[in-house]
Amino acid sequence: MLIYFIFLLDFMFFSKSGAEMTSLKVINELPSSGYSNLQKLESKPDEKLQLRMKPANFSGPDHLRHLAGRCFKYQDSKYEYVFCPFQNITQEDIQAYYEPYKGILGVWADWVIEDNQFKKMNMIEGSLCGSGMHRSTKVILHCSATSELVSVTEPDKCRYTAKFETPDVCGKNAMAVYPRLPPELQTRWDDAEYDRHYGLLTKKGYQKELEKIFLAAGYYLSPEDRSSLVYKASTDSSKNCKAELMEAKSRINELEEELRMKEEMILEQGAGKKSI
Ligand code: MAN
Repeated sequence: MLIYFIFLLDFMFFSKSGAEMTSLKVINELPSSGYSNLQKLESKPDEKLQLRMKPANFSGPDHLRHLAGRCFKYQDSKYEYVFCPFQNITQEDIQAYYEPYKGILGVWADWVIEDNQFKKMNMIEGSLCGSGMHRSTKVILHCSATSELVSVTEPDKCRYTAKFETPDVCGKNAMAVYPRLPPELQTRWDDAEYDRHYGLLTKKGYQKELEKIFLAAGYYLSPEDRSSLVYKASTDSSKNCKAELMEAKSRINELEEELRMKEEMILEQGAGKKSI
């Protein structure tokens, strides 16, 4: 943020009984003109962030629900990151002095499942990066005594990897997928396993069937669901714009009414003086 400091140093020296005292006066003021957008720069940074996608519904192991609604911060030398599980992850430049970057690194979408385990959280459709590409983040979950965001890296431009530690993922079954599936999907998985074992299904075919099972369970987001969440966010924001416009119009009406009344009062007072 752009802040202008005018430091006025007012040194006063006293040499009473050998002691030297210095009083330092600091005036912290904004220039009075020429910076009409200072108001904007001083407004809450979050107002700049507009979600491009509505977060998907909660999915995954039920005991992780308590993480929804909580947020975790991590700072490196350049950025502060805020990870809100099942919501979004943001990045704010805390180093740059002039117009620091603040953006969304991803919105909660779905899981990365590997070896029958919920391994990573997929955060997608973040702020725009270059032309047409949106930032996205994979949050890897690790077992630890406390819940903490411990690192965020950017292996490829605008593709981030975050590491989140939590006791919720400790233990062999804490993040296992199979036991959490409804019985009909477990049977489908059993059948796929059988077919693969007896060569009735290729490895690729088996992977495809698992993908379908995870989609049916709601652990993977379908392309249609993804588009509809993006669409919902855009219609929400246009609703916000309309509401703001209506509010502004009604404020204009109020101010016009006030102006009219004041004009009338002035005219009446003028007329009164003349008649005296
Ligand atoms: C910002 C940050 C960086 C990113 C660049 C891309 O500075 O989001 O992480 O690499 O934009 O231009």
